[in-house]
Amino acid sequence: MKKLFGTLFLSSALVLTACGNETEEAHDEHSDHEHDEVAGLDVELTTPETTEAGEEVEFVAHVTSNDEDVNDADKVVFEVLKDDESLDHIDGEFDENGKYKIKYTFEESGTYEVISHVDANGLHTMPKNEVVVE
Ligand SMILES: [Cu+2]
Repeated sequence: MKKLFGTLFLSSALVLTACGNETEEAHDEHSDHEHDEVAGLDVELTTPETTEAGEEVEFVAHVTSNDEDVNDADKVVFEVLKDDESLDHIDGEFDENGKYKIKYTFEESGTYEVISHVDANGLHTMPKNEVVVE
């Protein structure tokens, strides 16, 4: 058993050495390729937790991919729901630094859900927040 462990350890050391021997150019190309392959999509949705009926509020979706702002998302749509019934679909307006916004006014009190549907990089992400309207 001890012998087997020693052999495995030696093998990984050899692999590491082989990787270090790659030419720098080839290595860079490889990294760029991998970066493209794993482009992710993250959306941070910011809405007020509470507001009042008739008051204008702002919804902001901050769209990022691998920690970089996405300023050319294919689609950002804010959906407002109440009791699982969809009330509104509104296109987000690009502001800056990966942020898409709309202004919205809730007409009646109640508990609502706001979803930001975002399409970018061939991916779809849709975080959801709750807004209580007094
Ligand atoms: Cu969606």
